[in-house]
Amino acid sequence: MERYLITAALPYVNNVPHIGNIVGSHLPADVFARYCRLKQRETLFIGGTDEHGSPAEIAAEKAGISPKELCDTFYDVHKNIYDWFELSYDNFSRTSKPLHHEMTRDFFLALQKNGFISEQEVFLPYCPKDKRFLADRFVEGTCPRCGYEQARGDQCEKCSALLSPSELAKPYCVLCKTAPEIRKTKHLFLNLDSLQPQLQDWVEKNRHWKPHVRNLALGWLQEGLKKRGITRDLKWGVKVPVKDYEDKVFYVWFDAPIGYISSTREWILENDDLEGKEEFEFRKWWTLGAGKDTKLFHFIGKDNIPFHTIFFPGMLMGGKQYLLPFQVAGYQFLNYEGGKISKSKGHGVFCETLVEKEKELGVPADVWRFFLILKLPEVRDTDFTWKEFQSRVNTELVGNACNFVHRVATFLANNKQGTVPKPKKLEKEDEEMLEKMDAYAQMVDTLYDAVDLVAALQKTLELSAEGNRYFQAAEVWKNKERQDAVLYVSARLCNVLSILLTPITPQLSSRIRRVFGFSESVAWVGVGDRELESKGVKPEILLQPLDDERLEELMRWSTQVGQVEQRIGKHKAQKDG
Ligand code: B3M
Ligand code: ZN
Repeated sequence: MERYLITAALPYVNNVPHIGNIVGSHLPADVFARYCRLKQRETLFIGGTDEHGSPAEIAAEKAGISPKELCDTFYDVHKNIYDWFELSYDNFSRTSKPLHHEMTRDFFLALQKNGFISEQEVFLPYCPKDKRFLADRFVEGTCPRCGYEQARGDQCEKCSALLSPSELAKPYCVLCKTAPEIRKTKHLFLNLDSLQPQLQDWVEKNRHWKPHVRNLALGWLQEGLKKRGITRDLKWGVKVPVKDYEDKVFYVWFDAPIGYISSTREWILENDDLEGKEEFEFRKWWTLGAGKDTKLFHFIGKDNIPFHTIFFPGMLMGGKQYLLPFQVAGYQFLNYEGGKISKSKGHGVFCETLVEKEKELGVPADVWRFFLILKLPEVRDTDFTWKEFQSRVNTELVGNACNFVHRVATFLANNKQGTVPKPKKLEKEDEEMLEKMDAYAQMVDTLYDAVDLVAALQKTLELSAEGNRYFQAAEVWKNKERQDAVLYVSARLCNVLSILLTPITPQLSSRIRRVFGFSESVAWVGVGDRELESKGVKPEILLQPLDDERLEELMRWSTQVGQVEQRIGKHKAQKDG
């Protein structure tokens, strides 16, 4: 039996998520995980915060607190938001945990033993005032390509060029603005060059990947892989178990993907039911041989594609222990009102306020999940606009799906004492509607399975529209002898809709089931249920349409960015007082 191991990119801890972050990895991963569980597949959904790297260290330095304190504050913010969005992680860990550090070092030692690590002398910027090498974002300067004056040591924000710190013109230390000296040091490298043939072979074979993902990987291979630095001159991170590397840590992109593995291990260790079976469990999820039936799915944004198709798979191959990803679902970007989402410009929908203000605003997570899946940037960038948000929520979610359910439920409550009738005879139209339901369910199943989530939702909505037409045309309020058949078929359709919608709008689905008195436990096989049991139908309003006033309020609140410093200040004050 196939087993599904699903991961979403580990978010950098010091970035408070906006809707673009939710849609770019967590949400599609969650929808797919929920689908797998609904199909009763053995499923594990793994994530956590990525807590290392120079941005976190710089943010902490600037706020005058330790990186650990900074991460503790932000972890809670992330966790709170993901819980609110109903992201059903089996484990959401942190890369600052000792278990992760230990596993990263073991991973490195295996690579070293297998001959895939080398050491090179390098010349890097060093700040004489702060007495430290300036890794990645600790140095800024003028971009050699576009002339932007605040390009970071690893990348220019303006033209996206990937840079190394020594390429910057007029470099300066971000902490004290001093011009750095160039000094000699040494670093460890992963020999991606010697893994090239193996990687090439593997990427070529993965024809089931989406073209934009596979082509990007092939493009990198075409250019030829070079050795890649895996250590940095930073204080915060995973210590390197090599003599003379006491002042260095592993590069954040080396340790972060190992987070998928350590988060799985942590889940096993914390799960009482697995006591005594820890090694067996771990091997079955992650290792070659024992894990032969495990399919590993990564859900990531497009900027992370090279790391998940080349760099991490290269590490996995070099370690010779772990299985490789089966699928890498890479998403494009979600823009906001025609422009890039930007925290500094306050341009976007920021999730902290969505959560904080839910009570006042009355817009539950399902509404967001629904709309964000409709706008999921599967093939190209998509654009969030408030206008489209309002109109599609109102017409498609409330006006189509919820309306159908509500009409059927109210009719049953008012005319059939809240029971679902068992008809004596079905007409041709009823049989056709039942066949349509089966055909749609089959299509939606195939689409979810292929991770075509936008189409899965669109087809589900189409089926609901079919239901509305069927119900309308039958005119049960006039046509008494048709009532039992049409109501039976319609109630069955509500059951099917509740199942098909479970991965995307889990709360709404369970409310539909409650309204109809269907069993709470829901599985995909239930779509074929001919002997539907209802404990009694009790209609309730499922969702309110978004009127202009509520939309205004929502807009006003959710576009506000919580200030990092402010939050850290609050955190400090709480701790002090
Ligand atoms: N933290 C980049 C990002 O948040 C990085 C992903 C790590 S996945 C192992 O987009
Ligand atoms: Zn300095």
